[in-house]
Amino acid sequence: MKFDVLTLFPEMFEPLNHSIIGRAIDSGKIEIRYTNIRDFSKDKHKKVDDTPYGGGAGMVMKPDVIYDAYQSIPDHDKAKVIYLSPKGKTLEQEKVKSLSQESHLILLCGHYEGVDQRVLDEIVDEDISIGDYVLTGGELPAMVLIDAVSRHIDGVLAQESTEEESFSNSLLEYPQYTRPEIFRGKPVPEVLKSGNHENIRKWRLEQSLAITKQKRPDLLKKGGYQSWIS
Ligand code: 58G
Repeated sequence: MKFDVLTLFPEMFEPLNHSIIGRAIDSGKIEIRYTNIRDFSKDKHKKVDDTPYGGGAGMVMKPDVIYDAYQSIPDHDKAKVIYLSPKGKTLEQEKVKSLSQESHLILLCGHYEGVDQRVLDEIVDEDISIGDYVLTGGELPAMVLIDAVSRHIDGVLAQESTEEESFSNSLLEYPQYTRPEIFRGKPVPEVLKSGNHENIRKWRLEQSLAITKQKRPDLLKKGGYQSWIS
């Protein structure tokens, strides 16, 4: 899977070079390329923004510079272009999974008061938000999207399946335990040491249902589990 990022701050993406996503890049399972929008400014001061027509606070990113940066991306015309914006539909797990089926995504990261509407209309296929709050730039949302999508690419996760994780069945995950057997007086639940895999499976499902009822009752409705709980 190929990601191209259009940004004024390519250095902000350094954290993606670590851990699981870092390994996925090193092994070629995902490819992330960065295009610095500022490199496409023709202005002698490398200006990328200007004052808004009609007045108002702040600056707006110039359409021509962003368009030229977009045109410089190989095969840009075959890719899906996403603008990270608080106006977009909120990213959810189902959408994450469907994006992981795409072969090439271009992520446009805005700054200041946003981007001139004409270039958005010209190049953007979809606006996506990571939640109902405003940020200073689209870089953190782009990183969130890359991380969430990449873990659904074949071979990116060591072995565990993303089929049975939180949200894929509309339930939160059951609690996990590892050594030591007793931590600050608290033992590991006995059933997990029993070796009885049928009992373990049942216990984990009960835990998932109880935790979801307690923390995210909205998810139980969505998953049709309401008749399962008291
Ligand atoms: C209003 C304010 C409209 C994504 C700023 C557009 C991007 C939040 C999210 C902007 C973002 C999110 C400029 C800075 C987009 C532009 C960017 N804020 N919730 N800010 O995913």
